[in-house]
Amino acid sequence: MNRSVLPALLAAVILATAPLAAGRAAPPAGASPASTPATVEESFRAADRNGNGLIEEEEYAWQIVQMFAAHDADQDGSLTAAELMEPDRRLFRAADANRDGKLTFQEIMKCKLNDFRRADGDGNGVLNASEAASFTPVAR
Ligand SMILES: [Ca+2]
Ligand SMILES: [Ca+2]
Ligand SMILES: [Ca+2]
Repeated sequence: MNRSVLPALLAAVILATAPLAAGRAAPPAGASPASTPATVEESFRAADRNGNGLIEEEEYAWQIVQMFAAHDADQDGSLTAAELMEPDRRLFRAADANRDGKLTFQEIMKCKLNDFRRADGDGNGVLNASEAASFTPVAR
């Protein structure tokens, strides 16, 4: 099961927009090593559910679904800053298309799929390990 990895990846995936690269780049000041969830390879393997060495869009979407569900404490179908604990405010606003202070599943998915397509350097609809590793946050 990927569950043990997912909670640690949540904030990164939803808002830091670097799900697959988590733990690779040196964390910014203030991020403790203890909160670094996994190496790139571990994240990649966790995301690669069918084990074919590529992250398909469905696999990526599945991760988002899992993370969304894990974070939506009150199960109202949207994530508030409080539910996300300490979101990056710029990224939160960037994802909050209608500026209501909540991220709906659609808002997050749209934002994350944009990231996916940006990371997909050769545009073949899947991320290989190197594309995943070069996944870079939008707002940095
Ligand atoms: Ca795969
Ligand atoms: Ca909620
Ligand atoms: Ca919103």
